[in-house]
Amino acid sequence: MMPDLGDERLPDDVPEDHPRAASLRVRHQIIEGLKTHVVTEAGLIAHGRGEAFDYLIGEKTPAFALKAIDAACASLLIAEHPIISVNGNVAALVPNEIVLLSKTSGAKLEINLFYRKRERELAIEEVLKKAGAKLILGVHDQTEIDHLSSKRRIVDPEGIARADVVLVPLEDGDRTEALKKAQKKVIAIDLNPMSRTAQHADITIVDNLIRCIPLMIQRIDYLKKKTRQDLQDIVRKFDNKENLALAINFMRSYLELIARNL
Ligand code: PTJ
Repeated sequence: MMPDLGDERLPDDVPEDHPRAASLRVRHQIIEGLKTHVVTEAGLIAHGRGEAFDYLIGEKTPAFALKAIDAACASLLIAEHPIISVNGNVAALVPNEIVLLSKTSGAKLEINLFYRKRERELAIEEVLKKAGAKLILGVHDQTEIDHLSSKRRIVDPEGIARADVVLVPLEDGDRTEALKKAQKKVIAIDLNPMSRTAQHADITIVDNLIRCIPLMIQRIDYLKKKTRQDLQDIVRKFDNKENLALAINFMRSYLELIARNL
């Protein structure tokens, strides 16, 4: 049963001068998403985990993430059939931006949920339509991918099923491995560089999707002017393990800096 969240404060009630106002407003977006069935209860927990990891990079997009963003954008532009997988948290946090990223990159949107329920599929579809999406896969025609027992195995025959590159912002562990077994290139956005998803993806952007998706839109616009060869070079030169090591070392150094300045 849906918890009664009727007396939760709305985003407008967050005082401007609150030191964590921006973060609180984002929290409320997730809470609003829960009320409208876009976000699942576990999505709140996932968000909290993300917040904690965001602290470890100073809530800013570091240089290693910018490098991964370029490799990700180049991969989307080179791909024959790129897909952006959308779950509840993505739809609640960055609806307009994810639709814009789809339009500018040419990657189609597919709703793919771990906690798949018809009412959530339809609620997320509505959010994306409101944000300007014309084509939304994953809601009507459905097939299954192998090596996956969760409901994330349910995919669109015209979407993830035949994709060569899949962008999975905010993921849970098992699907990236299944997509890899199905010979797909996986781009993950995950603030936790130690997660299974982060470790198994081809390109992992360790950044908050709230900052990262707008940056991707900008970089796609810039990279569109490059040749295919240039884009292939960007992708070839990117080493995900090396980049994840940079992320982990960055977090360690950041904590050491804070400890020194106590
Ligand atoms: O598909 P749904 O909508 O039914 O729900 C799926 C959830 C979100 C519940 C599911 O994917 C899940 O449980 O995810 P996990 O296993 O908690 O993993 C989420 C990962 O995303 C964690 O590593 C978080 O640190 C990270 N994360 C959370 N918020 C953000 C984030 N990464 C980037 N940006 C964020 N805003």
